[in-house]
Amino acid sequence: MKNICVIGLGYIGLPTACMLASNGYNVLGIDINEEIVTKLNSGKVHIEEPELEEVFLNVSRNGKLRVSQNLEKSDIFIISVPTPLNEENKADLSYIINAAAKVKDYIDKGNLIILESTSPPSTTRKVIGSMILKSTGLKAGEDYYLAFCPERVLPGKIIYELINNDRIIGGINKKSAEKAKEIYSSFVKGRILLTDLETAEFTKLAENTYRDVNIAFSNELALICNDYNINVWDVIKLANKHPRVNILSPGPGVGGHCIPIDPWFILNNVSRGNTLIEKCRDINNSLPNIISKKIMEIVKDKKDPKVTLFGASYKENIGDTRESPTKVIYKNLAKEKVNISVYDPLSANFEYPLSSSLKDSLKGSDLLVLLVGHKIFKEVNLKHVSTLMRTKNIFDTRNFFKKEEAIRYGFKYYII
Ligand code: SAJ
Repeated sequence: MKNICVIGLGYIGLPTACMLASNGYNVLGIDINEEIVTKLNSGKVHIEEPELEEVFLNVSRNGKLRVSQNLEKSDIFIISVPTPLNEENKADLSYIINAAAKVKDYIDKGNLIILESTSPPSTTRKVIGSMILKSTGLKAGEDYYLAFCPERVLPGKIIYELINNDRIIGGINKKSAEKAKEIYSSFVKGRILLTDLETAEFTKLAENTYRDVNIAFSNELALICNDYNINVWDVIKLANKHPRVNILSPGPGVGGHCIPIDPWFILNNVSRGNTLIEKCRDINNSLPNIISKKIMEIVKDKKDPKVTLFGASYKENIGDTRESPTKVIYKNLAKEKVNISVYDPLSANFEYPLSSSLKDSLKGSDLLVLLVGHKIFKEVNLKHVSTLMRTKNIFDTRNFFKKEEAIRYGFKYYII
């Protein structure tokens, strides 16, 4: 088993294809998006991720990784396509269905199919397994191998975590899980833990839901602390000194393409109302609106207020703006006719205009709102900032700046 097709060359598929191609496999990367395929074939990577371009160029130059829009016969098919959320908060499995529909035309006895896309429990068995059986008569676990192997990597550290994180593999039977393990062992230095399909699917969702629930708890603490006039950051710092307490950080909302989505997938096939998971989603979703209201309160007396938003991405030190809280806050402020400038040197693709310089973004501003804690913002000189702004207000949603320093330069300092 030396030939692998990786279907879907996004944030996970492309780095995975690169790792396999660097470790002895002949890999064909497939994407339906012609633009992505053309870009990759011209030697350019469409994803900003440390180390990725270098690894990609190595394996594409030595021919171990080819990129195309068309599938070919292969020993192994890895499906790594998006699973977006639809308007009813259910998983949209159409990309997985389309990928499986392609695989069915190329699969042979003895092949292995691995699903990597985060999916509601039973997707691998009921969507892929059933489809292949219906269209080819091949039975998963008997005629071919079928496994689910979720990715667990953090954007910004994808290559490092692909190699070093522990990995879970669920198989339709033990043999399928072992076959998949053989493939990942070529580059994974962490442990590879084997289980069944549904346990692996559910575990992936449980991990991201745990994070969402923990962040919702910290956001709720922040809102309650506000009523008591207590600094939530001090509370969390002190509470986390307890050996069995680890509260995450509040913030302007939970963005990205995983944490706000996966909790819904856990609930996808069950009819339970009033769950903790939904409540936590609601809390985290409410944060950008709460932050927007607070911003309006701070600038409400200003004529033609200008607000500067620091950070467009969904989290620190990356340029990825998918589901970023900044978008919601921008939209809310635009409705209130506020002049908004967004400054984020890391994010090139944002759906609203970005300021070209720190100076432009702050000139005449009435409020600087720190939404994303990029390391580069640590270099911002608050004294200089104070000379550019019309009114010296800082709203720090990430406990990022030094409050005493800001106050020393005449700022009124608001925290979450
Ligand atoms: N956030 C907070 N407070 C925190 C931590 C995060 O408000 O204390 C916010 C961030 O600002 C961001 C959002 O949560 O808007 C999500 O960021 P994140 O760093 O928690 O997660 P992702 O989406 O970048 O990556 C997660 C990771 N999952 C876990 O840590 C359990 C990653 O390992 C997964 O592979 C990834 O989801 C995925 O693809 O599923």
